[in-house]
Amino acid sequence: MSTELLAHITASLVAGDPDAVVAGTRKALDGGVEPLAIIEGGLVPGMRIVGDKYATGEYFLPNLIVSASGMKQAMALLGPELKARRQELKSSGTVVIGTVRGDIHEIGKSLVATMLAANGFEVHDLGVDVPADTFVTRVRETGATLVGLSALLTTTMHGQKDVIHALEAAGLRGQVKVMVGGAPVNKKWADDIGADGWAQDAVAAVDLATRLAV
Ligand code: B1M
Repeated sequence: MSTELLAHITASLVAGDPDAVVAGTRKALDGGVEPLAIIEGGLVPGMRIVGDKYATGEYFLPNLIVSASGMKQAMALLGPELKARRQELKSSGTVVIGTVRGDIHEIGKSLVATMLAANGFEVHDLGVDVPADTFVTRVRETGATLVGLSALLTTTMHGQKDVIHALEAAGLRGQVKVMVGGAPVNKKWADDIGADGWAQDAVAAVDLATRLAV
C-alpha cells in the first residue's frame, strides 16, 4: 500500500496537482510511512520527472513552478516530522547553509537543511540567492564550523568558489569545512574549487557533514 501511495504522490507532482500531493503526503504519514521514504520514494522522483520533461520541452516554466509548489507544501508537512526524530540524536555541530548568489532553487537546499537539523545539527538556513559576504557574516556570528553551499545552475555554481574565496579573505577558512552540492556539482568540481566535500543527495549530505564535523 505504501508503494502505491508513493507512486500516487509522484504522479500527482508530475501532473501539477499540489493539493493531491499534499493529501497523498498526509495519507502516507497517517499510514505510518517514514517521512524520508515519502521524500525519497515519492517527491524526489516526481521532481526528477518534471525536470526531464522541462529539459525535453514537454513542460514549461509554469509546470516547474506548480510542481515545485506541491513539493514545498509537502515538505512543510514533513519537515517537523523529520525534526521530531532529532530527539533520539545528539547535537552534531553548527552549519550555515544557503543557495549561492543568483540562484533561487530552494527545494534541494531546504531538504538538506531539514535533514541536517533532523540529524542533530544546529542549522542556520540563509535561504536562496545568498551573496558570499552574507555567508562570511553568518559564520562569524554563529561560530559555525560547517558551511553548506547549494547551486542548481551551471551559471551559478561558480558562486560556491566565490564563497570559499570570501571565507579565505576573511581569515575564516581554517575554522570551517565547506560542503557543496546541487545537480550540476560533482566531486571533481568540489576538488577543483577547494571544497572539503561533495554530496549527491540529502542523505549523503548528512553522512558527509557528520564526517566533516569530527
Ligand atoms: Co530550474 N532549472 N530554473 N527552476 N529547475 C533546473 C535546475 C534545470 C536542470 C531544469 C532543466 O533544464 N532540466 C535547469 C538548469 C540547467 C543548467 O544550469 N544546467 C533549470 C533552469 C534553466 C532554470 C531557469 C534558468 C529557467 C528560466 O528561467 N528560464 C530558472 C533559474 C532561476 C534562478 O535560479 N536564477 C529556473 C527556475 C526554476 C523555478 C523557480 C521554476 C523552480 C525552483 C522553485 C524553488 O526551488 N522554489 C525550478 C525547478 C523546480 C527546477 C527543477 C525542475 C527541480 C529542482 C528541484 O527542486 N529538484 C530542476 C530540474 C532538475 O534538477 N532535474 C531545474 C528537487 C530537489 C530535491 O533536488 O535541487 O537537485 P535538487 O537537490 C538535491 C541534490 O542536488 C542535493 O541534495 C538534494 C536532495 O536530494 N543537493 C545538495 C542540493 N543542494 C545540496 C547541497 C549540499 C549537498 C547536496 O551540501 C551543501
